[in-house]
Amino acid sequence: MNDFTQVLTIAGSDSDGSAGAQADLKTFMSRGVYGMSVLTAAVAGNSYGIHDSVNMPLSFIQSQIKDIKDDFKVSAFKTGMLSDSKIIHTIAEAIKDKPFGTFVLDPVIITKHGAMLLETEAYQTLIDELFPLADLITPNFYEAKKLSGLELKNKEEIIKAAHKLRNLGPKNIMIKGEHSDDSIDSVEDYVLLEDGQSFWISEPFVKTEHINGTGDTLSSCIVAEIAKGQSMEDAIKTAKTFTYNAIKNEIDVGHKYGPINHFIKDDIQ
Ligand code: PXL
Repeated sequence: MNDFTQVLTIAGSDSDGSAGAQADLKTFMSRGVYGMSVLTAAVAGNSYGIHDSVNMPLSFIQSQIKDIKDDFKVSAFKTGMLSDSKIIHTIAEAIKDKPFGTFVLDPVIITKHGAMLLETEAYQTLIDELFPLADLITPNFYEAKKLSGLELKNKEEIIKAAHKLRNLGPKNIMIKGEHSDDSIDSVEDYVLLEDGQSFWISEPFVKTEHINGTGDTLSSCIVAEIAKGQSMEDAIKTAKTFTYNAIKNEIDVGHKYGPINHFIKDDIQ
């Protein structure tokens, strides 16, 4: 007993099921691992936008983490929406003894609709308290700019930002490519690994509005694959392909920024 692969997301709930903890749990299910969630916050939203949100009380976040620690054998976990410095501090305290294995930190700052999910004052707390504990961080282009303080105008600057971010403590860095311009052909992510090796991963750009929860899905797929025993490099590559397929094989849900397709299987291209 207790041998089934177990993973955890520490994230916000998104009522429309496209992003946050819901996207993470769907990804965990799709990748064949048992997923659990510690909720940090909950947002009310749909494919048009986020219309309300609440943070969970700190003591309730602590209770959720305690209950998982007391009973389960979590091999890998991620964090998503963390809202503010107090929540970040609460989580940092709870995970500093590494109870849940490999830690993938998705530094969620803003949604596709432009809703802020992390207070600006909390960027430094994230860097000071959680970056040193992270095995991997997966900032998107916007988040990498904010966290590195660089403009990222070209590949050299992206590489420089990855090294700058790694000097802040995370072992591995994945900076996701820019895709705000619809005329691009491909999205290129840059990965800097713990041993100093680095590579670019590219997938064709898919022109669709159904992209909510892509970052959450990518990071939770990495968590699932690491928990199943893949190396960091292979987990990142598997997750990139899974997320690309989930975007490409669109499902018709919601009228604006809809969800991606978590039903996707590896053999469907
Ligand atoms: O995809 C980023 C994200 C993370 N967490 C929550 C969200 C979103 C985007 O909508 O709602 C809770």
